[in-house]
Amino acid sequence: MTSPAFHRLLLTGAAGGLGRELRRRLPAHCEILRVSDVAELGGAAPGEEVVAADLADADAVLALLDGVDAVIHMGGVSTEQPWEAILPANIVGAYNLYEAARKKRVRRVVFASSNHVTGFYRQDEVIPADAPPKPDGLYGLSKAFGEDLAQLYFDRHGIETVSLRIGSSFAAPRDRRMLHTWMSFDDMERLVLAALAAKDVGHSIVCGVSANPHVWWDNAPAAHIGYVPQDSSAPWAAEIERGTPPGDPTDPAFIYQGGAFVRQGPGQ
Ligand code: 15L
Repeated sequence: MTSPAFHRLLLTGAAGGLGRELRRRLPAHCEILRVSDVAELGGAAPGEEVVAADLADADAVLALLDGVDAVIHMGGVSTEQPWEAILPANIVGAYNLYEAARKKRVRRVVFASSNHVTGFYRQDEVIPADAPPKPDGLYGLSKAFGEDLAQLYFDRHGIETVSLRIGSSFAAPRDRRMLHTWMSFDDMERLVLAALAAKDVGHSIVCGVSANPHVWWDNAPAAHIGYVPQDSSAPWAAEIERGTPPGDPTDPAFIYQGGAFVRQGPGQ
């Protein structure tokens, strides 16, 4: 058996949807997996350290990064929420994480960004994976902030980050939009491992999406870091198209890539 690639990996947001998947998949790739969340995580499995932490608590986050080789940052708010929820978790929390990485000399972060950074591009266009932000709400805006933070901490401190603009990572695509944006859990694992292992990434922005028949993002930068998706939404297409009528073409949720997120948040 080959030895795991990392001594200690930190997974934040380990109680969330993707965090729970990664919690059971990452132990194969490290000697110790430190899992963290503000929500209940249960007991530690063999090879695990469970550390509760609120991302808005700078001291707690500093302690969290002690002795860590790399961070997979899935923590924070993952949907459109009021500013009062986004600010501590996604803005202050991301800042605390990078400050802790700097102080603890952690050299690599895999940052769960989101397609909602670019949610106001149209569904009838294909954009580069690292297209300039057009956030579709406060959540997308906070992820754009996280990406900028990653760039700053690379330029100034040499901390490397791969920002993953994740599409829709669920067990299966749930609607017509997700036929374009879906990423399987197996592909999500492949992408995270590629982002951890790739050399000289600086700050790279890639999309988290499977090899779906028609994707809205040109994901060449993901291939560059060694991500080769193996799954596709195609097997679900007929059933989803039969079960859901095409959307109203004048509804912003069907015009823009962010879908229903474009009509959530302030002023709605
Ligand atoms: C996201 O960023 C969310 O975290 C996730 O819950 C999905 O809604 C996804 O985007 C999506 O766009 O489908």
